[in-house]
Amino acid sequence: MAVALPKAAEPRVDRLERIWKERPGVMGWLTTVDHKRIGIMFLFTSLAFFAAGGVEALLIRSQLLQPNGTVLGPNGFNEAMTMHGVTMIFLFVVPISIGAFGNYLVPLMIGARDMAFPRLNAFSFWVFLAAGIFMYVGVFSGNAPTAGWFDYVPLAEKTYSPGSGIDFYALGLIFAGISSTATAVNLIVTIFKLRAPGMSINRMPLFCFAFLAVAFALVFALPALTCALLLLEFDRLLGFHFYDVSAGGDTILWQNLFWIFGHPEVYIIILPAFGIATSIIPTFVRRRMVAFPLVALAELLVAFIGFGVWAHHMFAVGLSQVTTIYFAAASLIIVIPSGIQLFAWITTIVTGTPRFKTPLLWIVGFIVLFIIGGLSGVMFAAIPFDQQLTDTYFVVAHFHYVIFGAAVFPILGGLYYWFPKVTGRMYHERWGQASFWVSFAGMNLTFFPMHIVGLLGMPRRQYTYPGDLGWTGYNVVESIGAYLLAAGLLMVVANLVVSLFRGERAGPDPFGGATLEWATSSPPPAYNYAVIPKVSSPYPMWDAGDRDEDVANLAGGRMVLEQGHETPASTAVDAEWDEILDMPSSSPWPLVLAVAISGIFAFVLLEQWIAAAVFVVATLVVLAAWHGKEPAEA
Ligand code: HEM
Ligand SMILES: [Cu+2]
Repeated sequence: MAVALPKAAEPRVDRLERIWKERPGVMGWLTTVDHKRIGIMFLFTSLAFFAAGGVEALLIRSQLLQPNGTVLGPNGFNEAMTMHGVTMIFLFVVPISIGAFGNYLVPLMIGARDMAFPRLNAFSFWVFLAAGIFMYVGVFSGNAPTAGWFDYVPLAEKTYSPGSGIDFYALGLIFAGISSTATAVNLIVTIFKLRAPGMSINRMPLFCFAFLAVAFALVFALPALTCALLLLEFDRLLGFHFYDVSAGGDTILWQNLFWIFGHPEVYIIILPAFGIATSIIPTFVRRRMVAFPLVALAELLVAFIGFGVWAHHMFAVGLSQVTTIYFAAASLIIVIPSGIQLFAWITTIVTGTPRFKTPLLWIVGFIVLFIIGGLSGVMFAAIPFDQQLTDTYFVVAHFHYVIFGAAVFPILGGLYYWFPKVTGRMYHERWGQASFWVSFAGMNLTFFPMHIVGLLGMPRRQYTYPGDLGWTGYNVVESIGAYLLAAGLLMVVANLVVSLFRGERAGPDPFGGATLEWATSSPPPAYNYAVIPKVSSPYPMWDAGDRDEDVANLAGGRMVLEQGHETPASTAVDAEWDEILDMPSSSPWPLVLAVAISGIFAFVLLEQWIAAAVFVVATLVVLAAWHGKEPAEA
């Protein structure tokens, strides 16, 4: 449903419609550089991978429902467990956060017409899709990796994993890393340079602070993973010895490199959820977040401190006492910025007038689950406790509370919250609440008993267990819980799919939101805003005067920028007007470049070096064309 516009503005809006019009049909999607369309493609692709990761999880739980299960054999189990972890982390939770939510909402929240680098943005999506397909070609061709999501050597070396499963894992993650890095760079430049004039850094929504922190964490963490994976492939494909102790290599090098990436990765996963929570809470409790500057700082600090704690994953490796004590202390410090946010969310809710609509319910659920997951996390900072329980189901319980509970719950709450904005339709409220309660019950039934069976000594990654160790009852409850959780998730999908076609029409701002995306129509037009919005606080929708000024500006032809594919650039801190950017429009090059790079990865995997070199040349040619004149629209 459209926003009411002054009559005098119609010719200008018509011109904007013409300038920003997307190509029709499939070609429109294959060549789009519109952040909203790219966000939607990221959304559906990452949800497809969520489904794949969910099927793998249900296979695992079906196998462990009973002692001596026969659903999966040892190798099949290792494949399902490994791909479950890899898929959920690299192909679902990170891409849906930065690729879907970040892409779709950040430009809207800062009052911009697109991301800073629209073609790079499209490229990041096509590479993500290609990397996901690459990894699942491995799965469906019987070459799934089996060494777990953190893939420790020497198990992952050629000696113990001779097939190409690990190569699909390693090359696939290097490939996917290109996409995440491109998205991260785009988010950083967009947030610093494309904010509407007047949105100085202290007026930027907390959602954007969270995504800024994520983007920086990605840029600094991914190189460690890429380096670890490259060294592994040098060992596997070219016979080097980086991790081969017998030839002077070092297996612990892998663990250090992997967790230098891996721990910041958990904050890369959870920070978008913090951002979603700080968007939903003010809207449904009708008040601004308490301690805004502290919460913004805490979001950045979580990402920063997260780079100094990685060896708490290695307390059982035999590091020196000084080292382990440092990492134990550093891991405890991280509780402070997390705690600041937790108390800010809770205080804002209890001092506001909460309306427990579906989006807020998911956020309240998130807070409860985050507390449970956070408390077990603190326990692991105690070295003796960790040395007793590392690699048991207590660990599996901990990270599912912090990943599923504290990352996926806000994502589902966010899907409900922004569904009206993206589709122009309302979801079914009572069905939404039911889907929350079923998922909340399923989540706790699945993962809480894992704490207990872990304390009873059940190791993780076991494909079966004997019936006389007292673990059976807990596993039965866990597996039933997993099916209930799956049912809750299917209720979410059913609600949104049915509402997409039958939901009540939604206006521009059905919930009375605080941030700018609610100032434009639902769904937003290709150019986002007919007039670049005026901003005087982090809650622009609650500054009625500024919204009136927008209408006056539009009628007067000020801040409309309808001479071309234009959006304003502003200074990084104070967001003073800087220049007008002429943005690229739809282009085939992002997709073509992703295809060329896929050829390199495919032929490296097949050790066809000449063919790989040909695709390197093709990639360079496409890059040159990318920087040339765009081909005329057909
Ligand atoms: C849909 C509900 C889910 C269920 C029922 C589930 C169940 C499980 C189980 C039983 C394991 C342990 C496997 C073992 O150690 O043998 C596991 C491992 C894991 N899960 Fe989940 N999970 C779910 C969702 C998720 C989500 C949403 C994420 C992340 C976004 C995730 C990430 C992981 C990771 C990283 C591992 C470790 C795999 C490894 O040891 O290499 N899971 N999951
Ligand atoms: Cu960690």
